[in-house]
Amino acid sequence: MIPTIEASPEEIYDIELEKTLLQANAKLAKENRAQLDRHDITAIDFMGAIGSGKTTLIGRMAAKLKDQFNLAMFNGDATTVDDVNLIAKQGVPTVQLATINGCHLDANLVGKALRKIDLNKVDLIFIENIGNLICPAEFPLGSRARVVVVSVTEGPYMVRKHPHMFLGADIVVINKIDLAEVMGVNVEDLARDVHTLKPDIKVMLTSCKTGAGVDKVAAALLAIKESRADA
Ligand SMILES: Nc1nc2c(ncn2[C@@H]2O[C@H](COP(=O)(O)OP(=O)(O)OP(=O)(O)O)[C@@H](O)[C@H]2O)c(=O)[nH]1
Ligand SMILES: [Mg+2]
Repeated sequence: MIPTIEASPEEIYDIELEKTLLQANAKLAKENRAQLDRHDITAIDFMGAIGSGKTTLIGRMAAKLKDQFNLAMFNGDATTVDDVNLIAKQGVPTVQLATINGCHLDANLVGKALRKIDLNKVDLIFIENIGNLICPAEFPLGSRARVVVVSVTEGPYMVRKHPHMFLGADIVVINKIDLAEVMGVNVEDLARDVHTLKPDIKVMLTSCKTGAGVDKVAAALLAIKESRADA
């Protein structure tokens, strides 16, 4: 039996502050959402571990959807601009959200980014969160849907290890399936782990390298956009 130490709330001295922080974030997220809805903009945020393929997937989505919609992309990255530059190259208006030491985006930063673009000229915003499978789940941003991108290179247990990330998501993309065999990871097992946590969630398998499955992800994002139009 492995000894386990679990912190009790009394031991977490900043618990009160954390609650206030999360409440403040939730309020700002609602404000972002109301502002987006007023402009008929659908925002979708992409979360996932470092290197899971968030930027590559957003790049694929931008290539597929940019002729149909006016896109924008907000990129959360601690300090570098490589990701945002990749998407900007496609002619998509972008905003870099440098969190410096911060391990997640928050609704305040996203609200600031919304003030940097012309909301009358945008239909669909992709938000790339910081690579992290824990903190982003606690901070809604005001998006209509949350996508988690996991990759087979993270190993076979990452879904079970990070349930909160998946419970808060609307779509899970299991990426880098081209590497599944060499990694010895069974993608069906990963998909089953996700469905065990959240039975009605959409799970999609992709290789952003070969393009396998990316059309299905684009169709799912389109359906989210269209469901807004019907609302
Ligand atoms: N083989 C393979 N490589 C991929 C795939 N998707 C992304 N990559 C590569 O994986 C690396 C990381 O991809 P990114 O899109 O930068 O990942 P990210 O999640 O945005 O990473 P961070 O922003 O640093 O958290 C890059 O070298 C991509 O080319 C895939 O489906 N298959
Ligand atoms: Mg990235």
